[in-house]
Parts: sequence; C-alpha cells; structure tokens
Amino acid sequence: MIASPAPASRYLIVSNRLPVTVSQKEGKIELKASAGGLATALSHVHGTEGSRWIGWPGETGQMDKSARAELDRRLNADGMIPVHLTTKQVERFYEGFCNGVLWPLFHYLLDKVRLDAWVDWQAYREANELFADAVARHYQPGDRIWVHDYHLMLLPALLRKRLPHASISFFLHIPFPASGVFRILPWRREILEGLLGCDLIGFHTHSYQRQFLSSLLRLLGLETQVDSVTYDGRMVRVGAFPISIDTEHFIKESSTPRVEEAAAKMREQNTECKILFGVDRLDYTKGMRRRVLAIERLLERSPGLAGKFRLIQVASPSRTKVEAYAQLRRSLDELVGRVNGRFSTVNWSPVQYLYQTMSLEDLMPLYRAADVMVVTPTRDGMNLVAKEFVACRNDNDGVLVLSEFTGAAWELGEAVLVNPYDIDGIARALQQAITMPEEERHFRMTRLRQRIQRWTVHDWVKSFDAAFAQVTSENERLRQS
Ligand code: ADQ
Repeated sequence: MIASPAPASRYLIVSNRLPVTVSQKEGKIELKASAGGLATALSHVHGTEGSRWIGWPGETGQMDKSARAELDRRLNADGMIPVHLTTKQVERFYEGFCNGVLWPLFHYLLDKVRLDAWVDWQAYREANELFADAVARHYQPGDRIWVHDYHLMLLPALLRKRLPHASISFFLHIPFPASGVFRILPWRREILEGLLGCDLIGFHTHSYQRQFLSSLLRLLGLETQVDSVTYDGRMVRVGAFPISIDTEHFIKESSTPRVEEAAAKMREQNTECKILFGVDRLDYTKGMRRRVLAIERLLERSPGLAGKFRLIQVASPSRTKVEAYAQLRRSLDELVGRVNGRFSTVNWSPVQYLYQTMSLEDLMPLYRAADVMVVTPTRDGMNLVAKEFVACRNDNDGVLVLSEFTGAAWELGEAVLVNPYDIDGIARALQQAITMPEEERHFRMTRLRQRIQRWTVHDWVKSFDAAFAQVTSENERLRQS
C-alpha cells in the first residue's frame, strides 16, 4: 500500500500498459523502464511528487503468489499501481476488442474488424471496470486523473459514477474516425457516453476533434460547440493537442561523435546508392506493403535507378498473437522476397528488410545517413518517426516523404506529401525525393526543423495540463453556482 499524503495537484495517469517491461530471472523480478514516446512524454508528470501511474504490467499469469507480491511492492515503490489481467482477459480485452475491433475500425480498415466482437465487448467492459476500481481505490480528493487511449474509453464515465466530483481527462493517441465509420461500431453510444464522463477530451488534430463532435451530434443528438459540449450538467471541453517528441534530446543524441561516425561510415559505403529508410512497428496501418510495391513500381518506371538506391526497412514485432499481424508478417516476407527476386543483382538488392526492434543508438545513425525517410501509413494518429527523423537532421539535409493521412502531415507541410493508397504516386514521390536538388532539400528541412523545435512533447504536456486546469475550475464554479 502507498501511504504518503499527496499534494492537491498530483496526477493519476491511467494507461493500458505501465511504462515498464517486467521479467523474472532466476526467481528475481526485473523491471526495465520503457523508452517509448508516451513514457518519456509523461515522465515529467509522473515524476511530480506523489503522482501515480496505473496500468497493466504485462502478463503475470505464470508468477506465483510471492513473486506477484514482490512485483507489486517494486512497482508501488516507483509510483506505479498494477492492474493484473488474466490470460483470458488479455486475449479478449486487449487482443480481441482493442486490437481486433477498435484499432482497425479507427484506422478505417473495416475488413480487419473481428466478426465475433460481442464476446470481446464484454471483456472490454469488464477490464474497464477493473481499471475503474483501481483508480477509485487510490484516488484522493484534489487528484487529477488523465486516462490514455482507446483501451480505456469507458473508464471516464465509470469513474464519474464512482467519483462524481473528480477532475477527469482523456487523450486519444489514434485517429478519431469520421462519424460514418465510427457509427459502424455496435457499441457506439456506450463509447461516446464513456468519454463524456470527462472534463477534457484531447485529440492530436482539429480534424479528429471535429469528427468526434460530429459523432456526438449524429449519434447522441447533442448540441455541440466548436470546443465543448454540455452533458449531464457539466462542461466537457474538447481540444486538439498534437503530441511531439523530446526534440532537444534527439538533437543532442544524434550529434554525438559516435552517431556522426556511424552515419558517415554508412554514407561512405553507399556513395553511389541513395538510402531510403523506413522504421515502424509491424502493423498493417503503417503501409509497408504498399511501400514495397512502390519500390517495385519505381523500378518498373525508371529501370535506370536499379543499383542507385535501396530501401532499408526495419519493422519491430508487434501484437504477434493477433492473427492479422501474423498474416501481415507472412505477406510482407513474401512480397519483399518477390520484389528482391525480380530486381536484385549479385551486388545489390532494392529492399533490405530487418524484422527487429532497434535500440535508439542504432536507429540514430540510420536517421542521420538516410537520404529519404519513407513514412507512408494508411492512417496514423500522429506518427513520431517522422518527427524523430527531422530532429536528427542537424545537417539540414534529407527528404521526408510523408503520408497525407498521418496527424504529422498537418504540421509538417514541407515534407513531400503522398496519398499512401496511390502506389504509382508514392513511386513518383520517391523519385522526386531521390533526385531533389540540394538547395530544395535544405530549404524544406530547415523549415521542418523550425516546426519541431517550436512544439515539443513538453509543450504537449503543458498545453494539455493548462486546458485541464481551466476546465476543472470552470466545472467547480458551475457546481457551486
Ligand atoms: P505508434 O503506432 O507506435 O504510436 P509512432 O508514433 O510512429 O507509432 O511511434 C513509434 C515509436 O516506436 C517511435 O518512437 C519509433 O522510433 C519506435 N519504433 C518504431 N519501429 C521501431 C523499431 N523497429 N525499432 C525500434 N523502435 C522503433 C501511437 C499512434 C501514433 C502516435 C503515438 C503517440 O499510433 O499515431 O503518434 O501513439 O501518440
């Protein structure tokens, strides 16, 4: 149990996963802090005195009672509160409903939505109740609750029932789809009503914000303002807060002698060959198959480019227990094999494909050495890879080819923007990027870099925090009037 008294402004962050990876070696529990974007972004908030992070620590079903107790003790000591899920719950809630229904639907991939979703829906409700119990148990008056992402969209309303006067906010890390797509979900009302338990709901872009408000109007008949709606006698604020990266960190880490040398070596080995680079979780929303098809199309259009470029594509294993992901892995393996088989020579292959998670130290030289960064998701809430690439380019060089359907495209207008469904169009954009004159590259990159220096992940946290404080006091006033 955590007993220390909390200052009034402490945060309770709630996300599906805790920002650690848990492992057990020779009976000893080991915790490794996640290096992911969200963990970094929220580390300042979580680091404030007394704040807590509530979430699932990963599968712990194999642990005996004493190991589980030791794990809970270690997590509590680091300000984390675990919500343990059974293997069945993980299968139905996380893999089934979150990643088999909500993820594909919110990314407009309707044919990937599971057909037998109602069983998983029950598990989604149950898991959200479990999280609500955990938050309510640790809540102290004055706490501010910040819920994250699509796994927990029922949680705000469940909390509002348990804690009527609490300050509750939510941030969605993925797109909110057009109302015509969202309404496909049989539980559309429940999800909207779940979110309306909040004081503040945040999205990456104004477009997602508008689409959410439009769903409120069409499905619940609510009269909405541009950035708010009155619901149940409370003001619910809705806003756009584009997430970003720790720009300074990337600038600093990408200019170390080690990174500079590794990048220079890579360039020396490829003087006649431009490096195209892609790095993504192996996810069907990231557009990797079409990207490889665009490489094939490029070589068909311009056979003279054979040997003059290659795509290095790194894909990290992700959601491997979900069938759609296993299928994608097989089909990408096959496609890369086919394209390489068709165009490779003894000394050259167009696609170099690495199925692995890379450390940031290994990633940075690639960001630095790439001539063209290829970011072509068919949908992406924001996409941090695009921003990381730009941050690393202190040489003001390199071209970003970016999908129009990412949140990042709303900010990074100087990228070469592409429709990720248009394979011929991607091929043309790649050709434009490969042959772009130095002056134009510098012009575009300088502006991109100004943008990501003006708005960092710290600004994201600050702006959300300020909006949250404001609506909390507005609702407090409303309650007292
Ligand atoms: P993701 O879908 O995971 O995030 P993204 O924003 O691009 O997508 O972040 C991926 C992160 O993983 C980046 O920091 C990247 O460096 C890293 N990464 C990717 N492939 C890797 C590899 N092979 N090895 C090592 N690291 C790798 C979700 C939403 C996004 C949104 C973020 C934050 O889907 O739209 O931008 O949350 O809100």
